Amino acid sequence: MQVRTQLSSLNQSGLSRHDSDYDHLSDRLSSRGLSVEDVVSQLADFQVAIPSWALGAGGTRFGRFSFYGEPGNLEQKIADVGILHALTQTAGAVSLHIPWDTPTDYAAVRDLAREYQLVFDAINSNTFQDQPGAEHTYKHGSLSATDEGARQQAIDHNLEVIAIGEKLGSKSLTVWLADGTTFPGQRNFQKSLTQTEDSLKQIYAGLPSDWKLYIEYKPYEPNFYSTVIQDWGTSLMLANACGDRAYTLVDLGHHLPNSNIEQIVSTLMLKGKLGGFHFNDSKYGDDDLTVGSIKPYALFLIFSELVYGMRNNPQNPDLAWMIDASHNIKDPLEDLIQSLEAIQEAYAKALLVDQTKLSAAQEAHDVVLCQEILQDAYRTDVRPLVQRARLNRGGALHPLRAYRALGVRDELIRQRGKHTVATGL
Ligand code: AOS
Ligand code: ZN
Ligand code: ZN
Ligand code: ZN
Repeated sequence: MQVRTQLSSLNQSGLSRHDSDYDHLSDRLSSRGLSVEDVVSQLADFQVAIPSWALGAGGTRFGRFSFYGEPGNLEQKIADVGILHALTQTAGAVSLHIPWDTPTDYAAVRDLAREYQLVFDAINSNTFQDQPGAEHTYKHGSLSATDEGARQQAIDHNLEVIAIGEKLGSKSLTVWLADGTTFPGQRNFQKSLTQTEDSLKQIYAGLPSDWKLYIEYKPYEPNFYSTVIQDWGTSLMLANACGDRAYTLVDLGHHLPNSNIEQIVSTLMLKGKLGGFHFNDSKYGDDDLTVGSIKPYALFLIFSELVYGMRNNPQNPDLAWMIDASHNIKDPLEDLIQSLEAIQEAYAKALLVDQTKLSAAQEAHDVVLCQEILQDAYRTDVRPLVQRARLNRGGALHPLRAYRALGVRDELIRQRGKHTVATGL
């Protein structure tokens, strides 16, 4: 679908309203000494990877309802991300999952991505499902398995994923393990952790010198008693054991209720060990809901720490940003547009925090002022800034409205049919 070319006429009707909103906000922010152009250009540069598995309707363990017109292969997934990027100008990368997305024709896949101005971000391995024809089962673990054959198979799979990623231009591997136990006493914690560390070191040894390894943690699910890499501390410990190019990956949904994620982010950046980020939102657990739909203030606080870290922690590398979401009742593309908007808004608000004033208020123990400074930024309606960043790159003034006005889903259903099932979770 040629979305981009149709945007300028669609944008037209809202432009004068946008200009006056932008000028008004820009006046107010400039009078505080803020460079609005800088904020807008930082927003325009901020790109988030879309995971290939978020483009179809997911499901729960009780069922799955198709949203129709879902992508049935890698090429169609890339095309979907292309549509998202054309509208939002924020989704300039795609994150693949092997074996769900193993390409057959690499050159064609690379060309297609280039055509949509997309790059391949972190590539994901899968040792949480048995693949058809696999010699060993992951039923009792993968990188932590006591069964040497299963463990070796999982290590080899990760090495193969790296080789696939290399052919596409990826520069990082994300490892998320389902390994753990469902009942007390089921396995020895120390042995599981030791095996996992050993396996990760073997994978790390096969990592090209310009690649990074991201180790994702999660407290529970699919195992409900213990997970081998349960928290950021365990992930950090493993990353340190592997080496300089191994990092912790934070997924917002992978924390026990009320965890202080902003503090975790801050600590990891101080240590130069925050590598990647999975955005989503949750009420109870790993709900994978639309970013910003449940706890927008927490998201803003997390972004404030990220911005602080990006400015003050040169020891931490650039982060790999990704949305990790699942859609049970919404059109996946609409949901992703909402998530991208929420990410940009939270980032914009965090960029407005007056760090100098905040630091002075902290020194003076002026607790009330500290809160005022944060909330002043949070309460600002930053949407004109986000819109301007998008317009400057040729995106849609209102991506969701444009998506609907262009009838994107109907067109996809026309092309792909109604009864489609996307590979993935
Ligand atoms: C699983 O809960 C993790 O969030 C993973 O990052 C991801 O969802 C999975 O690798 C997709 O299969
Ligand atoms: Zn994740
Ligand atoms: Zn998850
Ligand atoms: Zn999740």
